[in-house]
Amino acid sequence: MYFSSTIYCPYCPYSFIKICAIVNGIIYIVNKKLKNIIQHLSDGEFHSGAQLGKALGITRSAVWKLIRQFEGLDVEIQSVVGKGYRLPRQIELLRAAKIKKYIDQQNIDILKEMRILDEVSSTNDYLAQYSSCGKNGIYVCLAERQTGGRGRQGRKWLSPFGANIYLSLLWPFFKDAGELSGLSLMVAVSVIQVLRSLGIDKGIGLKWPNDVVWRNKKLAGVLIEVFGEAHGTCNTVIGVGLNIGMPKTCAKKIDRPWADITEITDKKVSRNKITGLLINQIINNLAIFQQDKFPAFLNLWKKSDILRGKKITIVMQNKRVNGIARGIDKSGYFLLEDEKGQLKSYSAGEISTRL
Ligand code: BT5
Repeated sequence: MYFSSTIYCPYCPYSFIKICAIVNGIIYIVNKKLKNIIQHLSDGEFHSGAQLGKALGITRSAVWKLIRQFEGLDVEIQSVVGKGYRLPRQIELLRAAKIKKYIDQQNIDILKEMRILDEVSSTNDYLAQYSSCGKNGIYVCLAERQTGGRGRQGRKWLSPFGANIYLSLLWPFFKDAGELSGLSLMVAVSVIQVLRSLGIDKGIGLKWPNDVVWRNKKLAGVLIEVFGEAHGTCNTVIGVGLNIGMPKTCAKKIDRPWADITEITDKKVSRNKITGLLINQIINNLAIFQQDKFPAFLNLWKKSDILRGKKITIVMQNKRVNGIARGIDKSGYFLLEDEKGQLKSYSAGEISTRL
């Protein structure tokens, strides 16, 4: 297994060339000094410009210039004359060794690589490049920040620096893509299992097809992309975004109600721990899914399904259908009893649900 926290060209992953450029619209910036400052401030205490400059081997004015960049990264910073700088919301940077502590050895052994990037357009795009480069095996990509984080159907996923979890996993399936129905639901179930293992349970639920919610506010989302289907095999890139501590500056940047772990619990939840647990749970569940497909997770879904029995509207590209949610079938298709009392099933592709 290969761990890295630097940035390499995703178009030639074998060459390990460090880049600092815009490649096909994807911006890769290596800014080690900025990350070092955040690391120093991550204790939540005040540090003067002189102290930071000394620790980093740069001048006070260079420190000030770096701190000014925080705004663009949505990193909140408090600056008090005579005291220095402080992060009002502590940032726990991702560390491979800390994440690894929560992944079972057998799962570490099957991971070919876990890459931690400071910044990337989208962790899903990064691993999609691996797939198109012909890489075989299981890979994980994590980022402190995504500049072009994606949801389904071209929607955006807000991904400020050091705040949340942006995780993608490349997983090859020896199956046709058609046999993967329910995969995104299984991944959403994995998120719930991890939250429960941390004692975060109350008000948490699943909203078909891919939302983990708290009191009906979106806490996490799943994006599955399938590549290179041929002769009964395909590569999947499984993306998960989970909000841990969204900066206040982002509050109005999301057009739907959202939640983060900080709002839900007073407990301090380690970002590295939750990331490790999530990777571990998803890999364990993928091994089950490979054998038994979605029915193995049907009961877990049912327990957390927040739509079941509720009046809802299904929104498709050109039409809306009202009815009562009747749960899901064993393929993970959504069941809606329409106003005429007829039960119809819907696949996740192009639709979303509104309570
Ligand atoms: C999703 O799409 O829920 C899938 C999100 C997957 C994100 C991960 S992060 C790692 C990997 N790399 C990527 O580029 N993506 C994956 P969807 O159901 O289409 O929901 C998108 C909608 O959620 C947006 O239109 C907003 O309304 C809302 N939204 C955006 N950012 C959000 C956030 N951080 N938290 C909660 N809601 C958000």
